[in-house]
Amino acid sequence: MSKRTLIKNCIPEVGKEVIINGWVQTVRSHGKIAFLDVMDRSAIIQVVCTGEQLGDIRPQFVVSIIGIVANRPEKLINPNISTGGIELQANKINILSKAEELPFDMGSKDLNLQLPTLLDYRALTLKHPKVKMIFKIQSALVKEFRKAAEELECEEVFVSAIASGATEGGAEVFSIDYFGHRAFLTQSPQIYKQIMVGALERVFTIAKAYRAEPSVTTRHLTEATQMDIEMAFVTLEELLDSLEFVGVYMVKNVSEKYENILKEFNVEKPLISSTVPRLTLREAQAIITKRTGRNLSGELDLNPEDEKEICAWGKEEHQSDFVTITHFPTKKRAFYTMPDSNNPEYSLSYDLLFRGIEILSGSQRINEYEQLIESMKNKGVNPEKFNIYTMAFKYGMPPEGGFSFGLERLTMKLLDLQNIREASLFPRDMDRIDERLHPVHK
Ligand code: AMO
Repeated sequence: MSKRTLIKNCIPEVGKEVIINGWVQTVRSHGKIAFLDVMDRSAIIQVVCTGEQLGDIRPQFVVSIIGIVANRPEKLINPNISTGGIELQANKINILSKAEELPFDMGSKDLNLQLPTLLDYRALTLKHPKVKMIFKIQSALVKEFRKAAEELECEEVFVSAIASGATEGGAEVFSIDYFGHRAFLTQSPQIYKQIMVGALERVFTIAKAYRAEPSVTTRHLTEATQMDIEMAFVTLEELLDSLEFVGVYMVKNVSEKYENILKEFNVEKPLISSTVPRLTLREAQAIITKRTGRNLSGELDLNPEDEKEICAWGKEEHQSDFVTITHFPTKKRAFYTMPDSNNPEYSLSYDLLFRGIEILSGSQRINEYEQLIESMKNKGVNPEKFNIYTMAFKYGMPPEGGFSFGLERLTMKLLDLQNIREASLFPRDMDRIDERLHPVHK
């Protein structure tokens, strides 16, 4: 017998010898006898050993243990964990890798660290069970996004993050030195996914978006992950149906599969109604004014407070954590957005809000070449910088549109995290690229 048994698979092995591999979480030494909690990717188990076997083993040591699986005495059963009825009686403990003394307690249920410390020690804090759960949820969201995109018959494409121009707006763009030329990190996969619908009709992509956000907020990163879909031969209605389908699909499936994690984070099951309430921006503003008395008639967008208020309305009136907002003013949206032919001051654009925050935006696009060039010029975007893009419209682009979900925002809201940085493995912001950039801010 030399094969490793995953900890979760030890449960039916009572009376048998197994080998487990994993990380020591906690050590409780009572002199002659000691207890270790050992964790692998599947579960955690209590290991009983002698003081001698324990030696200088500390939390985070990587061990391989040969032992006999035994039932725990009745009164020592832990009903809170899947392996709470068993323990492993160690015959031999092999140390595969040592770990230094931890700078803080990693053994408690919650890591009670300030955000900067949590991020300063990211390689370590990512090993905490509760932090790992965040990224399990994130991974599940991506899997469900892919499945939903496939249901919509989209092909997955991979596009570049280096471009010769800025797409989403001038100021918030990182420029890079590209062999002596000025290039930019893409603010979204927008132009490439649009080009690709000209070729494949329906595409999806999961891409990094780079935004030189000059402000520090709890909902902005300078590098975010976007889950994008773009589809040809669709109307605004069909686009709205599609984005609501994908949003509900992800949130519903992930929260059902990982009910235990949602409980661990003390968050309620998401409220999903049979149809997502849809409002135009102006309708939403009128509702907010009615509820709060605030006059929003001059406002061209919803601010964070408005997003919270309209989501409170969605919850109360429609039992829905999602609200779709459509028809934002054309001048507030990017050059590729199609104005509404009934009233070109407004556009065929939309945002999806979830639990008080925008998690998606998108639009039907301008697909007619001349109109696109004019819109680019009006928005101060030089079409010559985007020949590869405009070419796609010169040579037959059908009516089309799409949308983009922010992965970290969705993760944050599903688990009710206070700061988007907690939902990014290695968050980038004004003050940090792994290390803090401005030690004076410490
Ligand atoms: P937009 O800029 O609204 O639209 O981005 C789409 C979604 O991506 C997420 N997001 C961010 N998350 C964290 N930090 C940021 N700095 C950040 N910026 C964006 C949000 C947002 O709703 N190309 C269009 C989409 C389209 O039209 O298809 C776009 O990028 O959740």
